[in-house]
Amino acid sequence: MNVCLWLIKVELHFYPLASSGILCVLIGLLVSEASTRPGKNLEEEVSYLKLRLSSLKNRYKFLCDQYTSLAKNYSAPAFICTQCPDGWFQVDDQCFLLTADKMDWLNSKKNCTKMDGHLAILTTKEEHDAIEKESIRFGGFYTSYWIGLTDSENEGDWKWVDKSTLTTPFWNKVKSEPDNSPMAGSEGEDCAVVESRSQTWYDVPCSFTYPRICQKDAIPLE
Ligand SMILES: [Ca+2]
Ligand SMILES: [Ca+2]
Repeated sequence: MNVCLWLIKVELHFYPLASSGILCVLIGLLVSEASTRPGKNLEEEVSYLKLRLSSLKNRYKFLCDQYTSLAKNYSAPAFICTQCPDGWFQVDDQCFLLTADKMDWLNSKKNCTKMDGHLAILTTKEEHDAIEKESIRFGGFYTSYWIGLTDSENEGDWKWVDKSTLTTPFWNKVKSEPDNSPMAGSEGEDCAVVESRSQTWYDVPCSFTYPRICQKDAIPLE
């Protein structure tokens, strides 16, 4: 979880921005300190960072509580503090998971559902930007991931996995996608991937295998 982002979101409302920056710098220094301390083995470093992370999470919760309490008196905009499970990253109130393993589209859809989520429904540029950053960090520079978009019921009628209609497309127009390429034969191209670097979509055969992006709601912080 991005602790710096949490702190910035919460502290922005009450403290000069500099305080968030200072905290993030401190986190950076802690990480750097832990990784360069002479004589420390990896196990000790991990345990030290876990302790610090736990402490920062408590600090985040404290600031959230403080915000909620003060916001009531000053008509401040509502802000619900949320968190994602470990390994998922957060964009606004949504959690996303990039996988390394590959499956066809249908099994990818089932796998996300098993984790109480769904294949990703990407509707904003902000989500694409976040996915690009995370995918480069996670899997390298150039990767395509399944998203929850298909026209398998009616050719050309693209629907998200929650049955909603596609309203904000990010197809790769340079490559004339979606093209339901004749090269795919009778199967056609009825499922969509996001190519992480260009943040654009391609339609491809659903039987192809790709890693996937699962999505679910962030959990309100208790
Ligand atoms: Ca198609
Ligand atoms: Ca295509």
